[in-house]
Parts: sequence; C-alpha cells; structure tokens
Amino acid sequence: MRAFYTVFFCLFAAAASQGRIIYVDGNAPAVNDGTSWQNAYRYVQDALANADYSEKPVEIRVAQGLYRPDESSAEPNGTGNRGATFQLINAVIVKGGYAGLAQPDPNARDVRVYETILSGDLDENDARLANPADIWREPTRADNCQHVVTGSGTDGTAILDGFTLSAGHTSSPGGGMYNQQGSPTIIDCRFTWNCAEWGGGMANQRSSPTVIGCSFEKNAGGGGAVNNGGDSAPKFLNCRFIDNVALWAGGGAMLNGYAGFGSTGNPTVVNCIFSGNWTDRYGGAMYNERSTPTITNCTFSSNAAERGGAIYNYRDSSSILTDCILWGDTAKLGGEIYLAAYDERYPSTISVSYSNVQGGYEKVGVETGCTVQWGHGNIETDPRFVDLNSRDYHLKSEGWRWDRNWSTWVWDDVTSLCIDAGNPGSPLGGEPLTVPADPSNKWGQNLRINMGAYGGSAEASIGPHNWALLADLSNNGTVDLIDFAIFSQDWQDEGPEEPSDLNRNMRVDCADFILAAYDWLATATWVVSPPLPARASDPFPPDGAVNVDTYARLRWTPGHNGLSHDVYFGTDGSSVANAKKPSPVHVSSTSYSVYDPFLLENTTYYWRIDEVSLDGTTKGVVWHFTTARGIGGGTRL
Ligand SMILES: [Ca+2]
Ligand SMILES: [Ca+2]
Ligand SMILES: [Ca+2]
Ligand SMILES: [Ca+2]
Repeated sequence: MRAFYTVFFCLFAAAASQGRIIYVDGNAPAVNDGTSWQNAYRYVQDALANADYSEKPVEIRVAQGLYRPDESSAEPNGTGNRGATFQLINAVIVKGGYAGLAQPDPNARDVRVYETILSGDLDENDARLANPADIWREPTRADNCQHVVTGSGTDGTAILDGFTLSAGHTSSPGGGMYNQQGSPTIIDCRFTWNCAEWGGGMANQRSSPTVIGCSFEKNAGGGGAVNNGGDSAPKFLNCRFIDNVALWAGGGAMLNGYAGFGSTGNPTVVNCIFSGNWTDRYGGAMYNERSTPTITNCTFSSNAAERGGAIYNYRDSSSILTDCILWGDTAKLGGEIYLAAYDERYPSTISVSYSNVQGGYEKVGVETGCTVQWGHGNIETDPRFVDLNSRDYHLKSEGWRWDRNWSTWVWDDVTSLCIDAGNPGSPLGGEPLTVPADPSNKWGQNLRINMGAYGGSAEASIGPHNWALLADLSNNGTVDLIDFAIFSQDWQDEGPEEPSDLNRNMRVDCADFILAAYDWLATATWVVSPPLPARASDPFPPDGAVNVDTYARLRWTPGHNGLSHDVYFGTDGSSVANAKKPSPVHVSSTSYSVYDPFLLENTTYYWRIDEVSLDGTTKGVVWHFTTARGIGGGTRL
C-alpha cells in the first residue's frame, strides 16, 4: 500500500511538471500573462482559467501570500460571491509555497516558510477566535465563501500541493474543500479554521481523493475536519488531525457515513495522528455509521467525547484497526472505543490486532449485539510517547529515536513496548534498518514494524538489541505454545500481512517455521522476572533461645509475596540448612505461618522457613533453640 502511494504520487507529479508552467504572485508588478515570475499573474483564478483551456499537463506555481476565490484580474476587488471557489482541473498541478518575487530565487520552495493561503474570508473581516466550537455562529464568517477549493469531477491527476485552506464557511458540506464525484490528489496542505455543516475541512461525496501529508487543525462541523459519505473511499496517508471539533453527531476529526446525509464512507487511514479532537457527542476522533474504515499504523491520543473517546462505531459499522496506538483518550462510556447498535439488526463491530489500546478489551464499550474481534498481538501499556504536551508521538527508545526538534537520531532512558510490536507479517515499509551514526547496528536492531503513526515510516524508532522477538506473535515477550497455536492457524495461508509470514513473502510455510524455531522459548529483554518473595523473618521462639517449653509452637513473619511456607525442622543443623524437597526434615508445606512440632526435653532444634510463590522460592536462614530440662521446668511460650 505504501509503495502504491509513492508510485502514484511520483507518476503524476512527474507527468504534470513536464508541461508548461504558469506563475502566480500577488506581488507581481502589473497584470501579466503568467509566463514567468516576472510576468506572473496576480490571481490564482487567472492561472486556473488559463490552465483550463491550455494543453495539459500544466503546472501552476503560486508564490507566498493570500488568495481569495472571488478575485481575478477582471474583479481585482473581489465579487463577494459566496459561491466562488478554486475549482481543480484534471492534469493540472497547483503548487504553493514558492518564495516568488520577494526573494532572489523565486523558485525557492518551502510550504511553511512561504505559506500560501487560499482564504474564504472574502470581506477580510473574520474575527479571531480561540475555540473552533465558536466558528459556526460567528457573524463575521457568515459572508465567507462556502467552499474554498472544489475537487468535484476530477481524478487523481488534479493535484493541489502545498497550500493552507482557511475560512471556508457553509451550512452545506465541505468548508475548506468539497468533492462531489471527484478524486483529486491533495498533498502537503493545511486545512484550518474552516466550518461546514458536514466536514468542516473537507467533505467527500461519492469521491475518493488521495490525501497525503496534510494537516487538519481547528476545523468545526458535523465531523469536525472531514466527512466521507456517498460510498466515498478516500485515502489519508501521513496526515495530522489536531484540535478539530464536531458540533453535532460526532467525529471530532472524521465522520464516516451518516444516516441523515447518505450511505457510507470507507476511508483508508494510514500513518495518521489524531490528537485533541473532541465532541460532546460520539467519537472524539472518529464516528462511523454504516461505514468500514481501515485504520493502520495510526495514533489516537487526547481525543474526547461522551462515548468513544477515540472511535465510535454505530449502525452496521465495522472498522479494522491494525498496528495502532489508542492511548489517553477520554469518554464517559468507552474511553477509547464504543460500539453502538441502531437496533438488533444493525450491530457494529471492530477488529483490533497488534495494537496498544488503553483499558484493553474489557474497557471497550459494547452495546447488545455488537462484537469486538480482539485479534492477536494486542497489548495495553504506556506507549512512552516522547512528549504529550508538544504532541510528539514518536516512541522513546534506548536504541535510536528520531528527534524532530533537532532532526537527528537520539536515545532515551526507556524503550516503548510499541517498538517492533506491530504485525510480524507486515513489511517494514520505510522503517530504517540502521541510522547513520550506527551503520553496523551496534546500538539498535529493527525486526518488525512498530505500532503507531510512525510505524512503517522513516521516523520509526529502533529498539535496542533483542528488545522484541520476530516470532512472538502474541506479543507477550516469549515464544511459546501460544505463538505456535497462532502459527498453526496461519499455516499454508497465502496473502499479505499474515502474522506468521515471518519472511514476508506472502506465504506461511517451512521457511517461516525455521525463523520461528530460532526464537523458540526465547524471552524478550523487556520481560522482567517477577520479584521472588522476601525471606521469612522474626522467628519465635527467638533464634538461639534456651529453656524453651516443649509445648512451644513455631511462628514467623512471612516474606512479602510468599504464598506458602516450606518448613524444614530437625536436630541436625547441616541437614536443615541444606535440605531440598523431598527430605526427611521437610515437615510441612503450609499457607499458615505457624507449625506445631513434637519436642523432646533438653534438645536443640534447627528450623528453616522457605517462602514460596508461583515465580519461585526464597530460602530462609537456619534458626535454632533448645528446650527445657523437664516438663513445667521451662518458660511457657
Ligand atoms: Ca468574513
Ligand atoms: Ca521496527
Ligand atoms: Ca508469545
Ligand atoms: Ca513466508
């Protein structure tokens, strides 16, 4: 799948860039024909109009600055028409982020440094807001254009690359971008402060755009950032969904399908981060209705809802989660996942495997008739994100971890259990096998794909040596009969991403079994042996006591974690010291910390208490005492 995106992207990017280039720069000195930076158009609409009747492919380069869809050379002050929109065109790539005439090299490109904004604020009067939940009723937005960009009627050769889309505002779907039967390619764009009834940032109706490397921040609507309906099957790869809010229905970041709106939305979501999205309804990050999203290598954290802090599946929905992390989301019901039924005929399901889900299987909210398919390899443990405050969801590692602030590989004092814990049969994708500072893998080793948004990417953390085991299919830290059972289930299966396909050649056979055999009965380094019980102490009669009554009973203070006590007792000190079960001096195994011996007068006895737990035995020290010379002659204990 990852390879597909790369090929797809390169193909069309290359094709489009071989055609003629049209230039746009709002700072161009005069109204021009767009043939060079010096002769650049001032308005994006002029370039689109030119491209529309030109021989394809065409590339449009847009310099930094702000562009509105109602402005053109014919209407330099804008028409104020709320229906104005930037309509994408097949075989036309529109690229923002150029330095333009403001810099010595106008072709210098950096989409963040030379931000190129497509804005729906036609009257330039939008009030600044702190909370995206306030956009909907904000009067200064009522005059904004409805869809900043429209991709309707396009295919993947219509490409938008490197823009900020902002201030779209509509009581219909798709404030930032609306696609009706259109499947454009959207790369490296930022959707922010857009608002719509459905899909504040983007709405897809019978549309399957490919959305790569985009961020959706602080958009609002039913489905705060994105709504997918009408059997749309868009692809979201390497995207970030941050602080979006669903004002109704739910899906702080994404709403797939909705009964009042139309059929289903079945997106493929890979390597995406969902953080800080919220709704006081259902699905902090994602709401699914009659929909089947496929979610792979994604991280959900700090999303919030009334039900389903991360994901809410309703009415005949079934999502498939693999290699994901759902941690730190909150809801009254179903902190991470909630499954709701419309009625008994339309239950919903979710399939989860090789994922780290807070609360685990038990905390999934499940209504009557709904089912959780809890697959192999799920774990529940602190994912050890680098920093929650700055939302750095890279995974800490004592091997190597990508530091996004310094753009270099560093290491931490702990290692995330999500590293090398993804599906063993999944290709590593873009994960590095080594880092430049460690070409021979002295400090790290990459065996399997990681869980979370950076799994399968060039920024995937590398664990220390022997951190995980290739054949630990159950992710419990050892390779044993549980893994063998999974292996048996997969035996002779063919196809991608079978967990037991350890050499990842699409077939589970003897070659994989040999790899599994290498790991047989091995233990991952992170498996810490449970503590043995503490030693028994505080003997009674006290160690070395004399003149002890022959009716005395032995007592001691049990060691912490001890479940039972092996009592060794006799008159030969070295026998008691060295005895192991079975032995004549092993006189009792008891859960009580008391033993009633038969004692003779004037005799020295030796005893030892071993504390026993399921994890092992802690041998005690040898104590001794001596009994009194005659009945009644000693101290009554
Ligand atoms: Ca406005
Ligand atoms: Ca890995
Ligand atoms: Ca295992
Ligand atoms: Ca194989």
